[in-house]
Amino acid sequence: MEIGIIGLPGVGKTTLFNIVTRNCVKTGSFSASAGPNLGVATVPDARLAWLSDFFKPKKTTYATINFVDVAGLMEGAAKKDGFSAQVLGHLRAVDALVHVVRAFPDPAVPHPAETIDPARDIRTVDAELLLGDMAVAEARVARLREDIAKHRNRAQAEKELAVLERILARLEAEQPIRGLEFTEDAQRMIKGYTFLTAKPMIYALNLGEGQAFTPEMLAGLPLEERDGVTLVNGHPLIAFQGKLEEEIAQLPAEDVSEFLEAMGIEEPAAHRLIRLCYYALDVIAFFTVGEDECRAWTTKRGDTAPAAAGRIHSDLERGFIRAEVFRYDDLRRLGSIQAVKEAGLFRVEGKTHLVEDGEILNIRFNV
Ligand SMILES: Nc1nc2c(ncn2[C@@H]2O[C@H](COP(=O)(O)OP(=O)(O)O)[C@@H](O)[C@H]2O)c(=O)[nH]1
Ligand SMILES: [Mg+2]
Repeated sequence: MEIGIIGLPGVGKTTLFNIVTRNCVKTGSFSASAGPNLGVATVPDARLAWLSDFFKPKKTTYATINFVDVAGLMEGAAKKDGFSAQVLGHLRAVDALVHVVRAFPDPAVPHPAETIDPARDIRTVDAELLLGDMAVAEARVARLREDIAKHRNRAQAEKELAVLERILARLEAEQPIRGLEFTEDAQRMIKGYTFLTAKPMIYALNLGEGQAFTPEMLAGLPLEERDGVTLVNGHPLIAFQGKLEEEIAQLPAEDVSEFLEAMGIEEPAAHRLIRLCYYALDVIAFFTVGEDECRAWTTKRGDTAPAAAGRIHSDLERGFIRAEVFRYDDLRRLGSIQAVKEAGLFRVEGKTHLVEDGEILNIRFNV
């Protein structure tokens, strides 16, 4: 799972990258020219900590998410000569975008548009993403029309053209692709284009120290609450104090809670952001446990047991026989695997089992 951090220059992308990956990459104007930063974030999970305490394995392995901090998007980037090939190449591969938006006032950090206006910046960058996708779709439509005219692979080209024309109409209406429903066939056809507006996105609003989020900061944009998450334009929003959180991320673990309390911060931004990534990507965590290793894994919500097993190793998917399944909650509540079994909550499941968040799986396989 990989997340791309995007936004205008100087908004705090590299700062956020440092926060989630606990890196110390240099920020400021330096960070714009230096190539993309690649880092790994550990997914905090109190359940795995408990399991590790319970099973006392030799090794405890948390799930991870990769983050890519690419260079800033400039207004007009898509129009001029498209996003730079390097930026596009990195963004192509990501599963979701975190779009950093500046709310912090600081005369020492120049803003390309000179004033601080998060709603305007959201519109600017979202428009660049739309234009970038439009350029890709238009080029492809032109190619397909040519193919059809020259009777090259005509049947297939006509099918793909219908899909791309739908996409183009959507983009011309200034709507992102991600709201469209596609057949599986159509999904396969467009997968290779890796449209940016087809990816899930999170807005990360970078506040100044002591600055609180107010809806007025995003005046004019549709705001709503769902599942305890604030959505802007339908995308989850996280507001964080970048500079402060960057300091927190560098603290030794034992000092963090005291510092958070002193600053009136309930939970570090890194944790909140990673939770939002799970929400936006619609993925869940499951666990494997044992004497050697307790480990958290990530899989798509709705994945079958063999698909989830495939996240561990392709052999486990290919040779899947059955899964022994019980729930973290039940183990914690009942205190032992034996008690879970006695309560009838230890199940043997087949290939059609849909894995749920918090399940502990033991995969039986044969290759
Ligand atoms: N005052 C203040 N400065 C910040 C904050 N976040 C980032 N900065 C500063 O803004 C500048 C640009 O940040 P950086 O993360 O490099 O932005 P990027 O260009 O989007 O990667 C740096 O000098 C940061 O220290 C913040 O929350 N408050
Ligand atoms: Mg940067």
